[in-house]
Amino acid sequence: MRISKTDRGRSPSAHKWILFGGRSEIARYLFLTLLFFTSCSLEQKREVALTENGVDESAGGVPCYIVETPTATYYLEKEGGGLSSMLDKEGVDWIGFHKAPGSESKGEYRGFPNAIHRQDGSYFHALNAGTDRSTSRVEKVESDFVRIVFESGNEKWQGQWDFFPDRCVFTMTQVSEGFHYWILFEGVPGGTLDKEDFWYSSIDGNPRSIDDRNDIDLPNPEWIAFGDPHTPRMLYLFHHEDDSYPDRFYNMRDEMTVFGFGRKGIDKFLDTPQSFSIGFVESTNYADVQRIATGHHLEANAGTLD
Ligand SMILES: [Ca+2]
Ligand SMILES: [Ca+2]
Ligand SMILES: [Ca+2]
Repeated sequence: MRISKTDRGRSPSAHKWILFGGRSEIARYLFLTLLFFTSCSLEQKREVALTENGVDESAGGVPCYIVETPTATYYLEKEGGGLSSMLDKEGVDWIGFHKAPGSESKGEYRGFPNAIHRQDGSYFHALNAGTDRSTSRVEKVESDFVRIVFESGNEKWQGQWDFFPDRCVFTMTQVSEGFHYWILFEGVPGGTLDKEDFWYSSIDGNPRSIDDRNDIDLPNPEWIAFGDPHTPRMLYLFHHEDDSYPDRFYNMRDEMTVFGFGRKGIDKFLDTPQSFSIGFVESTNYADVQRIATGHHLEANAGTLD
């Protein structure tokens, strides 16, 4: 920092610099060195941390990638290629997958994105008895970003997982020609599905009961969020592209949510590469939830998620 004579006369802070520099160049050097290393350590603080060889004990001891972020901990099951658990800041799991055959909506059906179902195979679901296997590779590890890519065993489908500090973005990067997929969230708001649970969506600002169904196409930008009055946050899902296909929701047996972008009954409608965010928002206020979803929408349009 250079200080002119004029400045010296005017500013008390300038006097401080003169004093500091004049008395001890060593002290100044040490101060700047400390500043440099402090800023470096802040930059290197990992906001997205990957454990490559993790195990999800709650899912029945399945192999997984564990991705820890300030807002969520994701367990990405390695053999099937879907989330088996998604923990909030308090360690509550909003998915609750378990591999036990016959557990159905209490365990083996749950997950995200559960995308390919009896099309060209069944893929991208935490491995249950009906899931075909995939392979995976870690493509990028940075302090605030992790990318993992899954390829279906038949090499016809590819899904890309991008983990950011505030969300996870799943992109279906390759679609088997002539086949369709959907993107599901089959989970439990606040750890269990209860009658008090509710959802918001891009339809309007009204909270809807967990017993309310939806069969219509969500308005642009397509998003939905699930909440529980006993927790201060919601889990949201956001479709980065709009379409006119139905987006189905229903409460399955009071045991789990069944929400699907591009789903009606068991029909699937999506057949091009598209992206979907899943994350927690630390609010149950409609405007806050909408703002987060819409913010992601704008970012996606700006290309910052590429
Ligand atoms: Ca609940
Ligand atoms: Ca729509
Ligand atoms: Ca739609």
